[in-house]
Amino acid sequence: MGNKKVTPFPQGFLWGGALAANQVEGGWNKGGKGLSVQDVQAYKPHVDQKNLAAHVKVSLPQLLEAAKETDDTYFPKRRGVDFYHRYPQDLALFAEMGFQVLRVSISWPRLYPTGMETQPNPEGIAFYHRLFQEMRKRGIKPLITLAHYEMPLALALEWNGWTDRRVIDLFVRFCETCYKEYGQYTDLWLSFNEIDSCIRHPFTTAGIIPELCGEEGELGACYQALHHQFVAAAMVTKMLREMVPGAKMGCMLTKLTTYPRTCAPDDMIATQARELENLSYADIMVFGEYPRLILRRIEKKGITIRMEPEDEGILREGTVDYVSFSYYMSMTESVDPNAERTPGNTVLGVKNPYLESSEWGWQVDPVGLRYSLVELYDRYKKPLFIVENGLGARDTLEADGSIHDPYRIEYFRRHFEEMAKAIDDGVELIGFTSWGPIDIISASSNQMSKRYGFIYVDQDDLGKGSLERYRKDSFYWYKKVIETNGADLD
Ligand code: BGP
Repeated sequence: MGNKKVTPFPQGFLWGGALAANQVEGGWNKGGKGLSVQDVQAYKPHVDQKNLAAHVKVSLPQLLEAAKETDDTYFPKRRGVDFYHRYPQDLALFAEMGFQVLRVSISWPRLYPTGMETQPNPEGIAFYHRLFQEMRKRGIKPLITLAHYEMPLALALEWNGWTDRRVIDLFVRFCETCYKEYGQYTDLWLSFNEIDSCIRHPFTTAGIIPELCGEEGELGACYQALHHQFVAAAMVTKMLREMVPGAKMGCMLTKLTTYPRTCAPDDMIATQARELENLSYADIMVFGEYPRLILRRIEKKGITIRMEPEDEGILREGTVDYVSFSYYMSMTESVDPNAERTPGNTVLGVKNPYLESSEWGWQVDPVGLRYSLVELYDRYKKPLFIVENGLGARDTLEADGSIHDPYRIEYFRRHFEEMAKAIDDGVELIGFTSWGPIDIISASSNQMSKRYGFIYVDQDDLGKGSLERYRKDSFYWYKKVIETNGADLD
């Protein structure tokens, strides 16, 4: 046998990367596309990561003003990294790394510019056919996300987004078109990206605008919008099985793994509440019903969700086939009001003294990924798919065109080692797509400078640069990992 390394990853394990249309495509007004809620997300040079609520806040006048703006300088998601035109070159680079799968989202307003049309936009339909055919040519399977924070802006401005039950039928129409057109390219689908994120950023996740919320207030509007998304997700899950035989639908959770800051029982109770809240969003989509504890917690907040009699049956008949999630970091929870807090993925957690932080304050915790995989598999007993994981960092393009990112290689090496342990623990893990395999616009900060890619893109936060692509050192490392199916992590 010599020193041939034996891989712990199963045969057929899917290695690749994950993107979102609104962060990578650009072409915000090309091919008949309508405005999405992301096209009015302004870049702010100084983001206070500890005051996220202020950062994600929107106001109707500001949105109407932004919608009239035709320039993209301060609207980075209007330009992404021009994947809309450069996808053949980028797919060639992904294929060079050996990608078996690429997660992408379909931009709803590219197919239905305001979301209210009864017929789809032919140019939008054609774009994704070209993209998926190019992927097929490269032997890369699409993993399609139907809703990745990019709903038509018109639905937000006119109906206050997902708070309006009529959006369910419009979303079902959009998904029916996607299945009819693109069901031929893949059997892997996801409905809502991080469906739990509605509470953390109501506008980008659900098109909720404070001035349009009624007496139920913004939090009540969030829970009503969430209910409509759960119903819509269940409906399009059932429809997928009918329209694309053999296709698999997953749910997608922001896995915000939280440990108690101390073994004090009160810290445990506070942690348990945070963990159950986070898991409840996947519970509803896996088990097909609201957990009683969650209903009680919503009731204690004084919130009443308007549900129709048919909703219970819809949820029960639309449960998912697999569980996918994003994992970047972990945090702790404490009842100590003076406990130091640090930012995470659009959350604020109590700092863990045993962990290092990224430049954006996210606490890097590879062992937490093993913990999360075991926790999720034990709870759901469904195949798991890690659809986002990665390190946002400031990379440097050297004069010779190289980029040295040993910190990113180290981040992934440690996370892959823990994934291997989880598989050895008995977890059924079917795939891994790194977040942002090419540098793209950050979701929470709209920065280009928060780079995740194995491929560097020459563009700065205000859109200046050649948009040329450069292979980072991690590009060659990930290529070798995929070639050896995870056996060689050196
Ligand atoms: C997740 C989103 C992704 C991605 C990721 C990284 O919540 O699903 O869209 O952006 O976060 O976050 P950021 O881009 O803010 O660093």
